[in-house]
Amino acid sequence: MRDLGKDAPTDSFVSAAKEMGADILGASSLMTTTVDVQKEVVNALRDASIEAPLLIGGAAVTEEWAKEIGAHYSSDANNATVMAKQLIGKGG
Ligand code: B12
Repeated sequence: MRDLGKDAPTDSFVSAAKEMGADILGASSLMTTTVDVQKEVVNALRDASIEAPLLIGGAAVTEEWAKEIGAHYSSDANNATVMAKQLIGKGG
């Protein structure tokens, strides 16, 4: 696992996913002013032909938003582990 830290630039998701051959990516947003970056990440991953799913969450994020931008949503950390396993095809 690699933690990209806070205020992670969109490109850092693409480069880390490529370097690691990531199975799944995650992005948190706690403020409504930062949720749009999640959409930019989805688009950047698509442009780079990275097929790993993006799981999003955080106080400012809703399931509807995840559906709108083509990402996956989990409301809490416990469920995130279950979803991550399902998304990478390892049960759960
Ligand atoms: C602690 C806190 C702070 C701390 C942060 C300390 C730190 N180093 O992290 C401090 C005091 C610095 C802070 C500052 C600010 N904050 Co603040 N803060 C919070 C608070 C109270 C808790 C956030 C938190 O850490 N929760 C603990 C974690 C474990 O819980 P969680 O975030 O809910 O995460 C869970 C799920 O959401 C989910 N999840 C979260 N991320 C992800 C990611 C993935 C991939 C997945 C699957 C799941 C997932 O799983 C977690 C565990 O179950 C929230 C209130 C809230 N309800 O969230 C406001 C909140 C996020 N803050 C808010 C605001 C406005 C600010 C400031 C802008 C205030 C200001 N005017 O300066 C600044 C912004 C600073 C910045 N640059 O980011 C608002 C945002 C409102 C909005 N609509 O955008 C909130 C929602 C409070 C509110 N209701 O108004 N804040």
